[in-house]
Amino acid sequence: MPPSFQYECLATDGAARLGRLATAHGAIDTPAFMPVGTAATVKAMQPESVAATGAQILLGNTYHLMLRPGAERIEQLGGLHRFMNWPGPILTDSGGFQVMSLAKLRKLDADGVTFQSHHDGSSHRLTPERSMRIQHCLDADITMAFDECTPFPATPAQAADSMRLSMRWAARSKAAFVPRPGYGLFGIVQGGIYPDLRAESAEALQRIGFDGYAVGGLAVGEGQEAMFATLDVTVPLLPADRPRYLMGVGRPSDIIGAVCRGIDMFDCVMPTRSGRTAQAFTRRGTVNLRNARHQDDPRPLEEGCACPACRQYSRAYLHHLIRCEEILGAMLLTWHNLQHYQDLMRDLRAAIGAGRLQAFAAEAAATEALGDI
Ligand code: PRF
Ligand code: ZN
Repeated sequence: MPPSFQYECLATDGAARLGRLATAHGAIDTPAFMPVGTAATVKAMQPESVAATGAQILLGNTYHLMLRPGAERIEQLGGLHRFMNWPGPILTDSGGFQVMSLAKLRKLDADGVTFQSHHDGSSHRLTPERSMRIQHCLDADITMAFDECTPFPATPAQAADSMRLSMRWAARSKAAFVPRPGYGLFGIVQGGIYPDLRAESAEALQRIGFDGYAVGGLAVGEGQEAMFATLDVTVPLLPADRPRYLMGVGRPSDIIGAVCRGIDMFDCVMPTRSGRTAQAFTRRGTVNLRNARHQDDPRPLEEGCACPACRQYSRAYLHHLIRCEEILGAMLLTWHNLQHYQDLMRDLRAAIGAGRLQAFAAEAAATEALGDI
């Protein structure tokens, strides 16, 4: 008997929660960061290395996988876990957000969205029903409702129309989702930066009923202050007995601020993408290893970090790999950045458990402000 999909809150510290989410492919300690595995791979990392950083769940993408290699093909090959050799939990995004940011000739209507592949221009269509079917083929432990991420800026009328479309799609997503023990469906709150629209959306989703609630439509250019203000009015409206996921966020300071406001789950390309462009996250802020100041530096990237980039190599060597565009440079920096993010999540969970989250957040901000030495 597989475990039922279940969220348990173990401790709180202000609005922040320490919790555990049980899924068909294992449990996740929250607050959690999900590395992005868009094309059935966390770029430049083997799955066992991703697991070694402490990651317990990955994010996969409906949009990319439906185009290449195809959802039905992955289903035939035993599902996404087996296909990519990641035995742990997987959450898949529903596709609409990626269509709007990547596809060509997008045409949105009340029923769904038609678009052309960014690879070969071939024509495709996504609807709530098709997105649910694809995520089922992929065998996602957590399926995301099909939504439209409202662009920023948007007028109140534009944000309302967009949010209400997403709420109609959320109802259709729920109706098309095939429930199974250990598998969950999350709704996505939209409404731009407008508190009344966020409230309407949170209420509409709860009337439909979901296993978890995501906050979408943020980190799209509104800035950290507006994002936090939107979380301040949205998160208190979400049910306390379900997990909460802030989509596509973010920098470490965004994550810390959102955890303080009651968010449990995050995903972002930042640690992996930055790793491939020579930017490393450290406790003292970001470091660009392409910079010539590292070329004679025998010290590790970050003292005390458990990742192989820091344990086995110097800043000078990492700088050399990057200057030569060697693949190993991208691999090592990606590993380090994912380790940094997972260490941050572990520290946040420990701080919530000990009731010292405010002190932790203040110290993290002060340490980052010191800068790299
Ligand atoms: N909706 C979906 N995926 C997303 C977003 C959203 O609003 C965002 C917004 N930051 C990132 N990924 N489905
Ligand atoms: Zn490291």
